[in-house]
Amino acid sequence: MKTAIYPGSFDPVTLGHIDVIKRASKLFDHLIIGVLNNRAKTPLFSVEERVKMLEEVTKDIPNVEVKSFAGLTVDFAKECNANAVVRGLRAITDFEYELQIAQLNRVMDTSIDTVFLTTSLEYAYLSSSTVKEVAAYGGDISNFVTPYVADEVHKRLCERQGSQV
Ligand code: COD
Repeated sequence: MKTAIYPGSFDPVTLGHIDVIKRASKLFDHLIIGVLNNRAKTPLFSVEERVKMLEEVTKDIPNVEVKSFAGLTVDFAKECNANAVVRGLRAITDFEYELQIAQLNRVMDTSIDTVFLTTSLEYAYLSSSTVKEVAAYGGDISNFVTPYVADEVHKRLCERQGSQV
């Protein structure tokens, strides 16, 4: 059985992420999405909320599972019995960063390879940060995330604005 992990922040999950998940789920028997619980960063959504959103948007893909992890990606891969890490590539800037991480991970564990999926053109501009920025300025994010995730983003931004008044 071929198992891969797809690690990331997913704060929040975008249509670009979902496109990578759907395509990777066809390449592997089992795809485990790993949501990083990074205590050093202050995300818009808690790790539990990000896991819940990912579970919701992937509920129709039977071989996809969602877990959270803290620590090194290679340790998470080992824990999941995975020998591949899936990552998405949008631009040359992604490539430089991703190549460095892939090489570092391979030095730490030679049994793990990174598989890069190039972005689908319609999502090449898309990142979680741009979604949050557009939404914070009142822009329309319906082309970037699912309706369910858009509602969650709007709700969270309203809560934050309310607590700042
Ligand atoms: N099209 C295609 N791919 C996309 C798109 C899009 N529109 N948007 C995002 N992606 C890809 C990204 O390139 C990335 O591969 C993946 O989706 C997840 O993206 P993000 O932004 O949600 O997550 P990142 O890149 O912040 O995740 C970083 C990790 C959590 C993987 C990284 O910090 C990590 O490995 N941390 C664990 C600690 C560790 O092992 N460190 C050693 C290596 S640095």
